[in-house]
Amino acid sequence: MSDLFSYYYFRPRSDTKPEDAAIAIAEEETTGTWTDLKTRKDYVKALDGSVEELHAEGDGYVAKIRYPAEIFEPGNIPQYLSVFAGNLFGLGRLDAVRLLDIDIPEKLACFEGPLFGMKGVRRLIGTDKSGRPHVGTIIKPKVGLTPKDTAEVAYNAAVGGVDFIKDDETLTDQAFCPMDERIEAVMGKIDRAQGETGRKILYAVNISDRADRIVERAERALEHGANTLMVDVITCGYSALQALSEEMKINVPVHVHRTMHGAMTRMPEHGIAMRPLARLVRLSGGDQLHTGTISGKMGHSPEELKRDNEILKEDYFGLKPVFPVASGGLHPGKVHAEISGLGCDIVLQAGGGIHGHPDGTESGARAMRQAVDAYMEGLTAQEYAKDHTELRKALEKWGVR
Ligand code: CAP
Ligand code: MG
Repeated sequence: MSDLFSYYYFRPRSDTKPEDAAIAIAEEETTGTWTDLKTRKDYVKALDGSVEELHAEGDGYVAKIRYPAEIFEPGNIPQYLSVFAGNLFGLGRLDAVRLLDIDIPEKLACFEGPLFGMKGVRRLIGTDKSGRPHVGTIIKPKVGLTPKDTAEVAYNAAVGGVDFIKDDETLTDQAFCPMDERIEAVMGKIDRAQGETGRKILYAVNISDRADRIVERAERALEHGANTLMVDVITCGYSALQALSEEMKINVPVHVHRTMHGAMTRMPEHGIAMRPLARLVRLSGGDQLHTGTISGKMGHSPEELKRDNEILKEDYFGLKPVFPVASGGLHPGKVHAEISGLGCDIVLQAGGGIHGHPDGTESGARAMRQAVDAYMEGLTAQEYAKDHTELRKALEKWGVR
């Protein structure tokens, strides 16, 4: 396969035949426009897109569109997106259109991908043998805490048993919590917690910033001791992620948040499914990626989610698998459902579900780990809670599911 293929669901406008709507996508994203052109040359034909397949599905149709590989500038993801996720979404002849997936040819998959990947992160934490799910938390409240208080929350989560702590997606380098000060305060507490527990704990500092500043911000974060970086990939852009993984030769994992994705991924008839976005994160070097939950607070399709997580792990141009992250409304009572639905190759992340525990963060972290341990021992959370107070109190407050 040498060309790039994209799969779209669409509903044509009432006056447009489905085949004409599919052709409109192929033309708009390659060499055509709304009318014939006097400037067209015969040799341009080599870059014409084409409709390879078209079939009715649900209330609309699914088309497989071929884009000649020569249209793409190898390695330039912004340009890739301008083709298969560009003007087509605005075409008046389509009442709705959703990019479902992309098949990229080897010669356009010219990326180094994740530096650590799921296996590398597991080796850092020491779960490469047990294969248990990782437990993560997000510092909450999501903004407003001082560096000192942020570090206190991180310490309590760390000693309580989390493997991973992250900034929230809206916390960067604000005056109330300067990044450099935050990193030094949090890493000081994590070093102490690692000494006390004998466990490795990752803290992902959110370095999301303008494209022309993010590499310098990453360098600053590493200089201040960060052991993991976080990027909001949709708001910063894939180029920011690519710059970190390919320009900097960083030696720490990159956690990828997907905030704003919901504007594209959520509607079943219009936008961009998470799957192509996830493929691009893997190509761009993300080690961990939020993909959604089975039972959490965000709207989602469990069937799509399971497949999305699979494509992060299956063989893909020899790139390292990416660690899927389930986050959003999770608490210890939901852990069993998440692992049952998504398997053990998952980072189970809870913010409110840890920091809202009746006995506070440390107990909330213990309760999350106990819920995971229960699953790994083949017990229900309720059974395990009989002799684990922290889990019992979490189930009393939030229930199961
Ligand atoms: C979760 C979270 C995450 C969402 C992102 C939040 O907090 O920190 O950003 O999970 O959603 O801000 O809501 P809670 P997704 O655990 O307190 O809900 O992972 O679907 O992109
Ligand atoms: Mg958040």
